[in-house]
Amino acid sequence: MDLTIIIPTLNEEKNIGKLVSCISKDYPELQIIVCDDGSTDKTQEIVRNTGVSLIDRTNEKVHGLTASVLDGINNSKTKFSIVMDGDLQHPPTIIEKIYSKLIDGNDIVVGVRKKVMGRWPLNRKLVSHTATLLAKIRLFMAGNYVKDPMSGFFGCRTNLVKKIIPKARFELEGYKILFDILKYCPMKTDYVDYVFGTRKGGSSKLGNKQILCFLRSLVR
Ligand SMILES: Nc1nc2c(ncn2[C@@H]2O[C@H](COP(=O)(O)OP(=O)(O)OP(=O)(O)O)[C@@H](O)[C@H]2O)c(=O)[nH]1
Ligand SMILES: [Mg+2]
Repeated sequence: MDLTIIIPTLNEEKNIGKLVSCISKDYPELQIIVCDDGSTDKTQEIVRNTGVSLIDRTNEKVHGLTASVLDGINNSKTKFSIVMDGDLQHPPTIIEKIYSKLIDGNDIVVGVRKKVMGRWPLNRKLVSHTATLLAKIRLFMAGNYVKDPMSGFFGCRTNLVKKIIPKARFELEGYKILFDILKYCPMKTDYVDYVFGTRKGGSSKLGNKQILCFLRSLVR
């Protein structure tokens, strides 16, 4: 596989070891880059012990999921890259399906959340649905209809994203890197459905800052 998996992490000691070993077992031929933003738990130690690449961003000026993923993509040496969360909410079984659609000639392959497991509180549901709707309208106005543009699970042609990094407007501290990429210009896009699992351990880092970043990215 000409593929790198990019995993942003912040305090994922309960999940990252399991995720990396699961991916390595199922797909021994691909690369994995974990982009860690200065975890204070054992995340970095666990990643080092697995032997996969670790980008230690502890001393970077700007921290954030988007900034971390961009670092990962910049360091990816394979033709394709797939971005996924480090908390086991994104099933590794879908990697193969995303990869095969990338090989078919798509620029972007979006993992579409067909079902969300677990019970989300009403306010989270409301924020998520409203944000997705606003993102779709924003992209549609730019001539680009995309299903689930807020997904954190997607594949891309590495060079295409590398090329737009200096030009596109990324909210570096935000969560919605896919939306920032899609805003740049319409791209050949395909989809793979998946079930968004429950976080297996640790806690969510989603907060008001990320919501603010998203609102800003809507108008940029
Ligand atoms: N490098 C880096 N990774 C981050 C940052 N914030 C979150 N992450 C990672 O990005 C992924 C997604 O973050 P989550 O907190 O799980 O966000 P979420 O999936 O929307 O929220 P939950 O459903 O509650 O888990 C996880 O692997 C996090 O560890 C950050 O600032 N920097
Ligand atoms: Mg999560």
